[in-house]
Amino acid sequence: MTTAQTFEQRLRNRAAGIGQLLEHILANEALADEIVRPDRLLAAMRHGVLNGGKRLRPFLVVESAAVFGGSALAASRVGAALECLHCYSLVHDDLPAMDDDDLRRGQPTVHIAFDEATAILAGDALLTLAFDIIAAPETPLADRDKVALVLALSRAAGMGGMVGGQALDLAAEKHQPDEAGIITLQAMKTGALIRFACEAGAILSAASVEDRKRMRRFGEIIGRAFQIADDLLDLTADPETMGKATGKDAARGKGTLVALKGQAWAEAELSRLIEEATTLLAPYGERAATLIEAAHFVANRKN
Ligand code: GRG
Repeated sequence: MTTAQTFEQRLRNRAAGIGQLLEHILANEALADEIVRPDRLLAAMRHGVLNGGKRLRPFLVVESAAVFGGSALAASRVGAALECLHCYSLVHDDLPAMDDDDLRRGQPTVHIAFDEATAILAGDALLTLAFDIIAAPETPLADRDKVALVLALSRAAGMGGMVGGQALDLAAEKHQPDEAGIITLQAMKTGALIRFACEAGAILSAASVEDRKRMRRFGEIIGRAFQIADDLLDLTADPETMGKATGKDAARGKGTLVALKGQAWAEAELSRLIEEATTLLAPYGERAATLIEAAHFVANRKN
């Protein structure tokens, strides 16, 4: 008799698979047209990536592609690319000039384990690698779909997405944004990559424009839920469970929606977002069951 896996088990299994792929991608051997992979740089990149993240973003890419019957290998590779980009953002976010953190995923941050210059370069190389992985011949997709993915990821990660969100976040330390300002900042800083994860599954499966739009909206909803849950955790969780410092938002007087509107509002908003996500994916029936579970997981996560 087979027993059904819990969502957490499935997430862990997928994380292990993505971990193996990342291990392969971050191997010593230089690829065609690379000259050498310098030992210390590669070690710092590996430290920033192969350190036990939840791999939620690759999970969303793979599960979104599964809804539309997309290639599992292509989805894993796009997920691995997105994870490299996410890890670059964490390595750079932890730097002294940004959040100045010593601990990430329960381990010393890259600039602590190595040095600041190496951490900057490791982040730079991980960002570049993300686009390499999508474009590489090993990713079994038509060139047209690769270009669409590269464009969508560029827009999600760049000045009008994650990096822009980080810039607004830095500015917010001097001038508190209002509610609309916080929503925009968070949709960019955290939401844009999660939105890409969900839309990417539809893009790589060559799904219809309507499906792509629906998945994009689903990504926006869970991106928002992810950030509200993150703000709640920053208030309530301990550093050991989180594997990083907590309470930093409050200490810096940082405006979050949770700080502005309170914990009861945040909990009600999370329930509303789950409901919206469930209604949105209803047309896909059972095929979207795992994504709906993912929405619950994101809203109720404990680390
Ligand atoms: C430095 C360019 C640049 C951007 C930084 C990602 C980011 C933008 C800042 C990180 C600050 C932060 C903690 C934001 C909250 C959302 C977030 C990205 C949490 C970490 O993601 P998880 O929970 O972490 O998926 P794991 O470790 O599981 O991958």
